[in-house]
Amino acid sequence: MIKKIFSGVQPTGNLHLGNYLGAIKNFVDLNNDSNNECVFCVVDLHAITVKQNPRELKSNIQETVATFIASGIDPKRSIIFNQSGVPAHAEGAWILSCVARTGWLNRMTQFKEKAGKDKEKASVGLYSYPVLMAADILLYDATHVPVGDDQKQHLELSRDIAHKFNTDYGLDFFPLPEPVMNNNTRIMSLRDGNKKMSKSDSSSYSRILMTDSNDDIRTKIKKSKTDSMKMPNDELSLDGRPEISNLLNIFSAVSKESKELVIKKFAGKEISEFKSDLTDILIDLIEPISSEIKKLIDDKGFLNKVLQDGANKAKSISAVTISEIHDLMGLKS
Ligand code: AQP
Repeated sequence: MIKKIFSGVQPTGNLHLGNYLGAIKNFVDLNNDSNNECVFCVVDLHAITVKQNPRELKSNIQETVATFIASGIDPKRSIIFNQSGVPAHAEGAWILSCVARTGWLNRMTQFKEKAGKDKEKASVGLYSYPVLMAADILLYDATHVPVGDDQKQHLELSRDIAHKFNTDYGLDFFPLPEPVMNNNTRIMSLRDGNKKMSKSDSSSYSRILMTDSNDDIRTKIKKSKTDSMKMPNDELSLDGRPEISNLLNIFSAVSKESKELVIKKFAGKEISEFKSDLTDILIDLIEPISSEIKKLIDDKGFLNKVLQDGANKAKSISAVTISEIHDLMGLKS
């Protein structure tokens, strides 16, 4: 059976190792499987739920597409486009916001985290963000959605909205999208093992970018927060050492060895020795991707063509869904 895949990434800054290991690496595997039809979206309408600098947003859209392609997503196999290029997303979000219940949105933990203490000052868009995400997914009849751990709750909400729509209109119109989780746990900040690695963290030392030079990677791993003990002998002794645990998770995800095996390999060794090996495997991973991103960014004509072709394909699929929704809801004669 063909799986219909949809996922998106916000162009809110340079993509980092967390975005790569938590999402893009998975997108590449899905793109390479001929049983899948994939749609990968640069979700710029999601990005503007918090204030963006217009010039930076434009260049971040290009850089996100460049990172997709440099990491191995093939625009000939998968549809790559930016959300604002396909108006059906905004219309779908409005329609679904009339299906979603405010009680459901009030439970979203990401809104609480992102809005912080002053919820009154957060944009309405930040609050209704998960409804736009539901529209993104449901417009393409997506059956499978690769998401990081942090987006699981939003996907649940998309399923609730799809189910309510189907019940309200009495037919199985939307498939209920399943999450595709990869085995990597959430990648945490290099400065604080309890905070996720994020584009918007004020410290650039908290994240490794997919465009970082070898020297940047070396410095960031060297400066990453650890403690003065030796490497742990087993998983149990990682208790209370979130930063070391995070670095071990990164090593395991990049090397594709189990965490258990990585712990065994470095048991009782100096942290500096582990950091040096971690730096080497990170450079091996990032160097070719980073140099390809730089090449692609210089070829704006190519990147714009990918986005334009992708938007045309996405428009023709989503227009059919919108027209069927209109019919079902009585929005046209
Ligand atoms: N630290 C992370 N570990 C694992 N996965 C992650 N993702 C993001 N950070 C991590 C996954 O990357 C995909 C794209 O994320 P996004 O850019 O659309 O939104 P985000 O989760 O809000 O990412 P950031 O980096 O934290 O951006 P800002 O700072 O702008 O909010 C998603 O699948 C996400 O799970």
